[in-house]
Amino acid sequence: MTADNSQKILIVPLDPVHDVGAKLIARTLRERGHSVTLLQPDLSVEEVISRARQLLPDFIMVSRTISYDTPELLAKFADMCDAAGLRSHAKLVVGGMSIRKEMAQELGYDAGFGPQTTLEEVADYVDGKAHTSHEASHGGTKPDLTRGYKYDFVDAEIGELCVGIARRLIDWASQRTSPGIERAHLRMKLEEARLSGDVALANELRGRYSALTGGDVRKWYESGQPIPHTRPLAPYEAAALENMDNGVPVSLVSQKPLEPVNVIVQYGTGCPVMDAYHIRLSLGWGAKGAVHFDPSWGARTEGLAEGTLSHQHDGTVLTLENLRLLKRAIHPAALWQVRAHRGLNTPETVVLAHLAGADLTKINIVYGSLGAGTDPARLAVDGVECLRLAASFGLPYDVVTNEELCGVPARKAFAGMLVVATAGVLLGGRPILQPLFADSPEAMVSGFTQDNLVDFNAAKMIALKSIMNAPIWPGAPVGFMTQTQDRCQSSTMTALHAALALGLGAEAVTIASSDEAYAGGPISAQARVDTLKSVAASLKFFGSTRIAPTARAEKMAADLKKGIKETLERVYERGDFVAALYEGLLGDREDGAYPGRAGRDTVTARQ
Ligand code: B12
Repeated sequence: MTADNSQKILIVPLDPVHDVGAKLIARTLRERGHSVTLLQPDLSVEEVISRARQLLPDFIMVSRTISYDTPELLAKFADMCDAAGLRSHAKLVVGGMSIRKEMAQELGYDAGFGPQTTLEEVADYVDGKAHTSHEASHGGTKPDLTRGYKYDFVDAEIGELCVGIARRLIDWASQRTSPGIERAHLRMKLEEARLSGDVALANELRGRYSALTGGDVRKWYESGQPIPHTRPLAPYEAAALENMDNGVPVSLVSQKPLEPVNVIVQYGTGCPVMDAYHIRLSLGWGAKGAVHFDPSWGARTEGLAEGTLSHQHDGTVLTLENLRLLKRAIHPAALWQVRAHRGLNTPETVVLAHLAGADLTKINIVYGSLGAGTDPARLAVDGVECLRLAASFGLPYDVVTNEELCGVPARKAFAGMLVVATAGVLLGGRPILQPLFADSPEAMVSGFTQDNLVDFNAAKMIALKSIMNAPIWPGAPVGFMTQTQDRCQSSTMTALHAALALGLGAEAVTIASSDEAYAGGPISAQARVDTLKSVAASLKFFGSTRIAPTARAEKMAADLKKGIKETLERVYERGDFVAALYEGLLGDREDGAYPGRAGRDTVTARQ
């Protein structure tokens, strides 16, 4: 070893032809200041030993691609290095496509590097540095999707309409309350009482809380009757979660292209333990965050249960205890979203998200009212409270437009999204616009996606950027309605939509697993990894190039913007946002939108 820490290295392709890996490693090590001798391929073991004896290197690094006879060849090589006395001086390292770390260890090599090893990894090993490439991808700091956005209107006319409608909505909601709002405030006080150890107060608050619940949740509070398809988590399951360290598992394959972008996954298998493993797996393969999906019945039942609960069907039960357990599975630098966007427990969900340490929530009055079965007046009053709570907790949220999946045209869905986002800004919050990147019913019927799936999605981004200075996080997942049950097709569609969205300036994308369209059972771990790998591959493919929409995208964007403005004008003229929801101005029966019934007539005047 020389004084400046430069190492003398012999690199040899022990292979008939394959030497590309060896050449790349030789170049990298030279760039780091080492003295490297690279031999040609197809030398005999004896010839290599003879060169090594002349050179007396600090490292002997061999490369092997072909898998035939590999262990025999490598064992012979290691033995001959021993016999020649080379190993007292040199470290023996093997790498290449046919190498596995375990095999190298068994054969007595000092280190082994398999396929997709990064060059930095090898150089760090030679330099004696611990390699932390994957951990570094999380950078130790959480991405802030809203940083740098001013939320001012680029389009002043649309801005004026949005502000006018949003102000009236806030005024209207401020005079009203609901059992959902009352429960949210009781829940805050209840958890405070528990924290301070005031058992009597906690019991009293819990009694008042349960009196405001309904259906199966009420039975659970009153008689302990289990909620259908749920069971308490077994002690061994809870222990598995509690003992889980929340470091990110290092991925087997470098997912470098995912490092600079925010790719978010969704989970909700029903089993918090399974979710925790899926989250960790996804973070290990380069995801930057995870979104919590709760059961659909949770949106239509007044009140949330307590305790750690497992659910047999889709969606993981929303309880503070479940969320707190799951929080343990989330790497501190990863984003975690708990959604509060559609049902009768939205304000309380924002409270739970805050108490459990979530980074984001999801709010939209319009989707829940027109596409998810909640009464518009109820969700409007609860939704405004959510916006207030989120602002007070400093929780950003996306404003989702899933009603597009019911058939509501984008112009109406976007008008609703912009009003809710504006109300959020007026209340001091940090909304994120969430257009769908999808082959929506409107797109199919109107032929917007007949030629390609790029233009209409691009038009949505162009239109929104020309209206408001706000972050965009297309959702959720990207490629909705384009994925089939075929996993290759599904991963490809996801990857291309993700590359398109990120290339068009989206702050983040949420991706499905490759069995998004598979309705035959739970989502598998492999399916989660499929799409993460595909997205990484597509990002590598496109790099700093961009998918170019056709001229039609600009025209679609202009039409979309015009449609948004016309919708907003109609809602403004109507003078009442909630009435506009019931009357179909933001999506009517013909569009496929039906004002929901859950929670009807539960809104009362605020005292
Ligand atoms: C390029 C290539 C060739 C070129 C080689 C050119 C050259 N000078 O290297 C040519 C066309 C000559 C060739 C020929 C053959 N090839 Co060829 N070839 C490939 C190919 C396409 C890419 C390999 C490559 O260079 N990858 C890029 C490098 C950078 O990756 P890498 O070597 O894995 O290196 C990385 C790591 O492994 C690690 N690493 C590598 N070495 C080392 C060393 C150390 C010390 C460390 C720390 C790390 C390390 O770091 C690198 C960076 O990540 C693969 C298939 C594929 N798509 O991968 C087939 C492949 C390797 N070839 C294969 C075969 C069989 C052959 C032939 C034998 C076919 C034949 N019967 O004719 C012939 C050889 C004929 C002969 N004369 O003996 C097979 C091997 C199958 C097996 N089970 O062994 C493959 C997998 C294709 C296949 N699926 O059939 N091939």
